[in-house]
Amino acid sequence: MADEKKSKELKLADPLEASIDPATQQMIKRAQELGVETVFDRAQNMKPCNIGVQGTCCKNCAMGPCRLPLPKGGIEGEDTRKGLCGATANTIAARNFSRMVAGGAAAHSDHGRGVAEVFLSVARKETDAYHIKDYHKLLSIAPHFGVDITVTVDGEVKDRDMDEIALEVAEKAMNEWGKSDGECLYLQRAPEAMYNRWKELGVLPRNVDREIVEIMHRTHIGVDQDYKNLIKQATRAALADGWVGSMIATDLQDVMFGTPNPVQSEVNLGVMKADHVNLIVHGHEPILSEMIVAACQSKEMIDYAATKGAKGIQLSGICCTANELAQRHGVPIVGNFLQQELAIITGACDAMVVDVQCIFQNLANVAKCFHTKLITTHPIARMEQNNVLHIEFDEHHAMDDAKRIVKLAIDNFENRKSEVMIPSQKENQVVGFGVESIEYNLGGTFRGSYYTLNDNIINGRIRGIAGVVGCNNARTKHNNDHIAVIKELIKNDVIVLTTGCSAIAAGMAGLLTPECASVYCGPGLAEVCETVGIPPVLHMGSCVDNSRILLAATEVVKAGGLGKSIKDIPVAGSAPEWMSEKAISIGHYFVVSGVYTVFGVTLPVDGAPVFRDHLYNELEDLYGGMWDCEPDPIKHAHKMIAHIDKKRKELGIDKARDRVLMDMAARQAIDV
Ligand code: XCC
Ligand code: SF4
Repeated sequence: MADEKKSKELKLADPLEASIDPATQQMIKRAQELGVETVFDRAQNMKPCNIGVQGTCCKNCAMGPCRLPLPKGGIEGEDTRKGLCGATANTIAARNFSRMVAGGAAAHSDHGRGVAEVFLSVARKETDAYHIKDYHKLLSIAPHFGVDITVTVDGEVKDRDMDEIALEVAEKAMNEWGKSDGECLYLQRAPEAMYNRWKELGVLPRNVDREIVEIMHRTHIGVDQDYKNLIKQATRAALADGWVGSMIATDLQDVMFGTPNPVQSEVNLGVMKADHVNLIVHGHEPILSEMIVAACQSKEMIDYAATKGAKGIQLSGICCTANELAQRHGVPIVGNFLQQELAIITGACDAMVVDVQCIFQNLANVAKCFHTKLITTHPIARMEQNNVLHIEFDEHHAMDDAKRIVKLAIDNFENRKSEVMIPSQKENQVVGFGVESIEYNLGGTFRGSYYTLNDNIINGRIRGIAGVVGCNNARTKHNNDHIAVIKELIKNDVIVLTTGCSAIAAGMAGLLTPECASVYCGPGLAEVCETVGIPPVLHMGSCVDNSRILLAATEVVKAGGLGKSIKDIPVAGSAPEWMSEKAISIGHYFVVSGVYTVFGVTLPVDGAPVFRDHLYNELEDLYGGMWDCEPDPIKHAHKMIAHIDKKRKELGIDKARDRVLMDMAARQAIDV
């Protein structure tokens, strides 16, 4: 522990200022007592670079880095700032922004490709670890790939062989990453008006990989020097993320692991159990963690755990892997992005298994202070520290790999050294609202449809829909902005769809239960939630599952009465505590899908006001959606509500809401 005790020289975070969550506060304090440094402390000791934060530092060639901060007091007259090559602040900020989109789209899409590859080996019957679990979903997506689900034999239409359908879907899906002509097939799932607009503007992605590569080419020194043209390419790549790479990931995961249905689960550090083997999966891909779920449930492993004196195996998750397992199996969620180190600091984490994305390299340093085995599993994501084990996971011997990992955790149970301290806090939550289950919940078996939702939007009980998603960021108080934004929205009758770490934050604050509706919602939304029995905040899964939000919005358009495109419906998006490049890609595909999208913290565009204006204003004329940034969570929510009201007015349904509210007031007056 000696090397790790350097935190004495560091300024320490104030736990009460660092998070709104008592369990997190308690564990930050615990870490400080033990002399184990965490991200919360590091944030006190390193300030963000004030030029990078403006988006105007260019290091795209070795004549730089060229730094173009905005002068204090802004710029009057001509903006003469330029890099050595002459690149303007707009060009530099737009290049940086586009590269963030490329990074984010690459991460989601590569995940999607991995899922498609596993699905291909299922379809080819090369693996017996994975199967098709949801044939209905397979049949529902096949036509979007242009795959027939029926055959005509002697003039008679018959169901086509499932194996044939699966194989053709798998091949067509794989092709979306690298085909040589045409455009991505899934784009036609978007509302027709929106698809046509994309076509008109020339932004339909051709294939996923190409759009990402083209960003890297265009942002190389001396290529694209027009911020509008750069953003056009960022748009292609972002659409390739949301409507293609991420959407295929979601769909094929549903086909193999099951389409989520609402399920009860628990969330927060208190889900760990002192007398159990605690195995934590962290990262993004359910490919590995699905196998670990199965291994943990096997009699062989449970019996083995008993021989080591453990009462059982407690599997839990962090980040989006957690969301994937929670929505399909009810596996408890230990925490979100900023809690990853804290889970080890409990002293009760026997093994943490990671795959890709959002994994702190510092986990290895923290693990060194405890008995925890930290295991990397993906060939593209390894760690340099020597205490990290690497067990490469392969779908062809998936179950063996999973059992090996679970066994390592069990064997490590008896090695716990320091005193175990698991916070008591945990909340109940209902997770797993897919597009399909929302339809079912709103309409029941016979009238499953989005009409009910539209009716309630039109009659004003529900004011609008918000997607609140994204990460935590150590530059803001952990979970504070997620919860403040969400509470303000539901108080104002806006129903919230959530994914990622935001969804986990909502769960920790008790907002993912139907019962919370009567406590936190405005009267209209509370009434709907109580009637239907749903929470006012719907957990829709992981970050690739933001594609579910796009499709839910599409269903709303299709159900009628609220316009022809997503840009017409009263909807707004938000990422109050974003930090990752993936969030920028997600934000951008929401914007160009017609959604007004507000980010918290900061956006790296302030150093280039003309470029910023393009994102914040000009994009609205092109796509109907636009970017915004508002760090104050209450103002943030009210900007979204103002946009929702603007859309209600454009649809001519603003008066309906006045009436509903008047009815409520009148009713209350009578009650008194
Ligand atoms: Fe990562 Fe998806 Fe962000 Fe959470 S929300 S910090 S990206 S795990 Ni997507
Ligand atoms: Fe500077 Fe231009 Fe090189 Fe960027 S590309 S570092 S602005 S010279």
